[in-house]
Amino acid sequence: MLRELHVTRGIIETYFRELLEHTTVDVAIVGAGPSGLVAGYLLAKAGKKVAIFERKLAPGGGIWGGGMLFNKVVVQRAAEHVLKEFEVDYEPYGEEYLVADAVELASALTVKAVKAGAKIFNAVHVEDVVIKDGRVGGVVVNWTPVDMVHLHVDPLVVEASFVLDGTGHDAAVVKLVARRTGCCEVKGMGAMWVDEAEKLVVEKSGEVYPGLFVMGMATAELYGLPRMGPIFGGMFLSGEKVAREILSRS
Ligand code: 48F
Repeated sequence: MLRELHVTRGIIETYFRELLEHTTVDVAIVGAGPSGLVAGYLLAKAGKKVAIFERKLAPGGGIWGGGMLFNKVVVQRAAEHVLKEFEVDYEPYGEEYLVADAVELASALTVKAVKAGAKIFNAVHVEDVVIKDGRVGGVVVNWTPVDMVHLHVDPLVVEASFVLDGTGHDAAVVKLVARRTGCCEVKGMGAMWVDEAEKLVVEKSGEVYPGLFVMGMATAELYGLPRMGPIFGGMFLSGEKVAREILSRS
């Protein structure tokens, strides 16, 4: 016979066991957009203990709506290997572009990241970071609803050897660290220029302060790079670059 008590206990015991296991991690990723999910997948696949904190209920960030709610995303050929790795179907569009279904892409990135071992904590908002001896050493987390309704509730802390800012236009973690340390000036992204934007976002993604890496649109926001609109190769390659850099150090 099914019992309400067992349903409740099943959720609580499993959730809190996993939460406890992830109170100290190798890599804490803030934001489950395309850059965060690609980085999380690669790091977890390589054996790192990874927690991804996403303030919304659904991972996927800006993927779902494609361009102007037309749920297709464009990826340049240079990032074709990522679509293949995540087993996402696509069709060529002209010589240089591939077009994929936004819903399939967001779902595939999420499933593969989770199956590789990255733990996604959704509806969790990163509101601050730990900084000790000139190095970022973790994230300060709270429930998104607590933040939304401005409840006066103290957060908890997750220790991490590396923190990755994949919060897109918010550049939330970089802004916090910039305010605290004066490490960097957040310039705000520039006007649209897809070719330059896609190149620079990958080039500039990397460590901005000891222990803190920036990737995806957060990189554009930090360095005042041009925006690129609904083309996603740069997001994938930026997450891939940051994952590689971390793996090369640890
Ligand atoms: O914006 P987002 O998709 O990040 P991205 O990986 O990709 C950008 C593209 O989607 C698109 C684009 C295409 O080239 O320009 O915009 O750079 O995802 C960022 C995720 O971070 C979450 C947010 O809800 C979103 O899902 N996020 C933002 N701030 C926080 C956060 C925070 N403080 N704590 C936790 N999650």
